[in-house]
Amino acid sequence: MVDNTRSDGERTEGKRFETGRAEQVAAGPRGVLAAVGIAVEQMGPVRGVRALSQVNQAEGFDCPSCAWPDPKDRHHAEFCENGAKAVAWEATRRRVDEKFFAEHSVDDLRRQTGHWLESQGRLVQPMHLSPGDTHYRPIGWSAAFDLVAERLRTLSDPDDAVFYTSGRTSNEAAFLYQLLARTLGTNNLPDCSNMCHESSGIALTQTIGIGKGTVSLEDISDHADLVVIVGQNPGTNHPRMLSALEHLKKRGGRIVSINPLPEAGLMRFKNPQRPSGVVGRGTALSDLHLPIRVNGDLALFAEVNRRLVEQNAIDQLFVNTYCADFDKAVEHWRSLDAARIAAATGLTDDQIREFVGETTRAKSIIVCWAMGLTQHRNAVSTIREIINYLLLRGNIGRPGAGACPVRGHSNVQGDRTMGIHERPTPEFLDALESHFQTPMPRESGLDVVDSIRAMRDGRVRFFMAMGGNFAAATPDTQLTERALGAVDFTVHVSTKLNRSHVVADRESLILPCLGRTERDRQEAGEQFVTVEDSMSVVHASQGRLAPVSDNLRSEPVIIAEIASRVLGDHPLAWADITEDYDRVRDHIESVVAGFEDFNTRVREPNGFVLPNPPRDGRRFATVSARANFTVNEQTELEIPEGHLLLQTVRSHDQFNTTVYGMDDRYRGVSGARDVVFVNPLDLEDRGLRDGSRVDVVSIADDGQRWMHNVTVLAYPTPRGCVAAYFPEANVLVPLDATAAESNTPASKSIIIRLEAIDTGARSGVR
Ligand SMILES: Nc1nc2c(c(=O)[nH]1)N[C@H]1C(S)=C(S)[C@@H](COP(=O)(O)OP(=O)(O)OC[C@H]3O[C@@H](n4cnc5c(=O)[nH]c(N)nc54)[C@H](O)[C@@H]3O)O[C@H]1N2
Ligand SMILES: Nc1nc2c(c(=O)[nH]1)N[C@H]1C(S)=C(S)[C@@H](COP(=O)(O)OP(=O)(O)OC[C@H]3O[C@@H](n4cnc5c(=O)[nH]c(N)nc54)[C@H](O)[C@@H]3O)O[C@H]1N2
Ligand SMILES: [Mo]
Repeated sequence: MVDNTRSDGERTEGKRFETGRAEQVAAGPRGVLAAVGIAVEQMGPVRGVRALSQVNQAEGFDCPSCAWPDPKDRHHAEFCENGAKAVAWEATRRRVDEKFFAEHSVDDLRRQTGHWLESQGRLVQPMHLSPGDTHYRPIGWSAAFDLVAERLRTLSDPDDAVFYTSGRTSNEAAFLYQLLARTLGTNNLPDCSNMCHESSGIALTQTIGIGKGTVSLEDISDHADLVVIVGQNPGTNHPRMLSALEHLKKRGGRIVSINPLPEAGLMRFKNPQRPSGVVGRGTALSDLHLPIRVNGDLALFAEVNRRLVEQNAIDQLFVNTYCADFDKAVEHWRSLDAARIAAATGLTDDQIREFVGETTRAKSIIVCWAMGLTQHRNAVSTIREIINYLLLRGNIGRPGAGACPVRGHSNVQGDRTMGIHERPTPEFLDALESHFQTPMPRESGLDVVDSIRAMRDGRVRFFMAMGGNFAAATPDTQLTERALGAVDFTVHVSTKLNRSHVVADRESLILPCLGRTERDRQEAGEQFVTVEDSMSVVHASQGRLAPVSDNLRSEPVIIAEIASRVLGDHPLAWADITEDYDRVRDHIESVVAGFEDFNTRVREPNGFVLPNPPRDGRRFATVSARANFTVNEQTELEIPEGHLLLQTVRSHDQFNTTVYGMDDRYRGVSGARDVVFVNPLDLEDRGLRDGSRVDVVSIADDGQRWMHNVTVLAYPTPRGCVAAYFPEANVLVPLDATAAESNTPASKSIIIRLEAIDTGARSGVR
C-alpha cells in the first residue's frame, strides 16, 4: 500500500477560505486590475509597466505563459491577466541568494510548499549540494561547469543520463541541448510534452501524417463557421484565444463547448482591450454547452460520426479522394451500443442531436482541444475519433477548418521541432549525422514515465533539467520524489526555486538562468531567441529588461559551456557557438526541414510559418499517403461501486506547478487549493455537505494512494465525476496509469473514493 501522507498541497489549516459564486464572465476589468496589481507588487511601477508593454510585441519578448499565437495587428497591450502574472513572476525584484541558502537547510526547504519556494524570488547564483551536506553552498560558474562535465565523463554508459526539457526553452537552447545528449550517445530526452500533447502528436501523425495542428489564428477568427472546444479551459489557460473567439462570434460563427465543468471562459467574455469590454455584459460565447462526463468524449464523437454517416451528411468527394479505411470505420460505427454511449457521455439524445445539427449546418469546422482529452488512458483513440469527425465533412486543408491541439508551454512545440524527443524520427537523425558527420544513437530513449521507472530501479546516475519542475509535475509524487532523490547527481537549470531542487538525497546543482524578459548580451551584441507557437509560426523573442543579476547565464551558454568541457570541438565549436546565436540558427537551418533562410526570415516582424502539408495542400505523409479513418474501440473505465472519476485541473492562479496564489476566481474559490469539486447529489449519497473534510483515496492494482484532509465543494460537475487541483493531486496518480500508445500519465481519469473525516460544514465556508 502506498500512503502518500505528504502532499505538496497548500494547507489551509486554521485559515478561512470561502467559495463565492463562480464567475460567469471571463477577463473584463477585474482581470486587468489583477494583472496590473501583481506586476506592480513584484516589479514596482517602472519595471512593471516596461515589462508589460513589451509582451508579444514584434520587437519584444514572447509571453512566457501559453503558446497561443499573436495576431498580426497587435494591440499595444497584447497580454492577458495570466500572461502578466507569468511576466511579473519572472521579472520580480525578489532574489534567492547565498544568504538565503545559508539560512535554510535542504530539510527546511523540503517542509515548505511549492508556492512558498517559488515566492522567495529569482535564483541568482549557482548553488551546490555536496553528498551528505545539509545546505546548498555557493559555487563559481566555471567550477560548476567542470563538475557537470566530470560527472558526465565518468558515466559508464551514456544511457545512465537523462536530459529533461520543459517547454519554455528556446529553439536555440533546445537544439544545442539535444545535440549534446545525442553526441554523448543517448536519446534519453524526456520532456513536458510526454505529459501534455504527446497523445495528440501520436494520433495526428497516424491519421494525417503530421503531429501538429492544421489551422492558423485567422482560420478561427475570420473563417470558421463552428469552433468546437473540447477538454480545454481557454479563459484561464489561453486567455488571448477569447479575442479570436469574440471575432468569430461577431461575424456570426458558432461555438460548441464540451466540458464536464461550465468554465467561465467558455460562457461569456469581456474584452479588456476595448471600452465595451470594461462596461456592459460582454460577448456570449458558447451556443451549445455539453456537460460531458469525464472521459466520455470517445463515445460522444463515435456516436456523432455514426449519425453523420446515417444521415449521409458527409463530404463523399473528400472521403473518396483523400482518405483511407472509411468502410472499416463505418462498419464499427454501426456496431455502437446506444446504452453504452448514453452511460459514457451522460448526455441526452437531444443534446447529441443538437451537436449533430451544429455540425451539419457548418461548412467549416475547427476542433480545439487540450489536456481534457490528452490525459486519459484512451486519449490517443479519442483524438483519432475527433480526426474521423473532421475527415467526414472534409474539414482539413481548407480555410476555417481543421485540427487545433492548443499547446501548453510557450515553446513546447518548437522544442519538439528542434529534436527534443526520446523517439526521434530516422530522418531527423540522418540529417544530424550528415550535417555534423557524427553518428547519432538510434535506440529509443526514456520518456517521462519510463525515466521515473528507471530512476526507481537505480538505472539513472545523472539527471539534468532544462527548466521545469520534474518532481511536482509528474505522477505518483511520493514515489517520484524518492526516485529523483536517489539519483547520484542532478543539475537544474532554473529561474525559480522549486520542489525538484530540494528532494535530492545525494549531489545536486542549481544553475540560475536568464528568463525570457531579460536582456541577453553576448560577444556579438544583444541576442534574441526564437520560438514556435501552437500554429507553427516561428518568430523572434528578445528580452529587454535588465537581468535581475549580472551573474546569470543564458540557457544556450550553459549548455555550450558544459558541452565544450565534455566534447571539446565535437561536433561543433562549442566554445564560441553562443557568441552570436545566428550561428546556432545556421546549424538549425542545415538540419531541420522548413528553416531555409532562417536568420533572414525570422527577422520579419511576424516571423514565418512552417510548412504543413495537410493544411497547405491536403497532402498526408502517412503510409497510405492518405488521411486515415480509424476504428477506435469503446474503452470505458470500470468504476467500482461507491467510487468516482477524478480529473485534475489548473486554477486561475497558477502556471503548472507555479502557484501564484490561492484563488480561483472563475470557479468562485478563494484562499484554498486543498479542495475537491463534487456533484451535490454525490455528496448527499455519502452523507457529506459542502465544506465537509475528507481523505481522497485513489485505487490501483498496486494499492491505494491518499491525499489527506481535503475540503469538498459542491459544484456543477456531472454525477460520478470530481475535480481537484494539479499539482497537489499528483499524489493520487499511479505511475502505471498511463495512456495507451503515448504513455502520458492519465491524470484526468483517476479512480478515487472519498472517506469522510468530518461531515459537518467547516466554518467560514460560504
Ligand atoms: N494561466 C495558465 N496558462 C496555462 C497553463 C497554466 O497552468 N496556467 N498551463 C499551460 C499548459 S502547459 C497547458 S498544457 C495548457 C493546459 O490547458 P487546459 O487543457 O485548458 O488545462 P486544464 O486545467 O488541465 O484543463 C482541462 C480542461 O478540460 C476539462 N476536462 C477534464 N476532463 C475532461 C474530459 O474527460 N472531457 C472533456 N471534454 N473535458 C475534460 C476540464 O474541466 C478543464 O476545463 O495551458 C497552458 N497555459
Ligand atoms: N496531475 C496533473 N499533472 C500534470 C498536468 C495535469 O494537468 N495534471 N499537466 C502536465 C503538463 S500539460 C505539463 S506541460 C507539465 C509541466 O511540467 P514542467 O514544465 O516541468 O513544470 P512547470 O511548472 O512549467 O515548471 C516550472 C519551473 O520552471 C522553471 N522556469 C520557469 N521559466 C524558466 C525559464 O525561462 N528557463 C528555465 N530554465 N527554467 C524556467 C522555474 O524554476 C519553475 O519553478 O505538468 C504535467 N503534469
Ligand atoms: Mo502542458
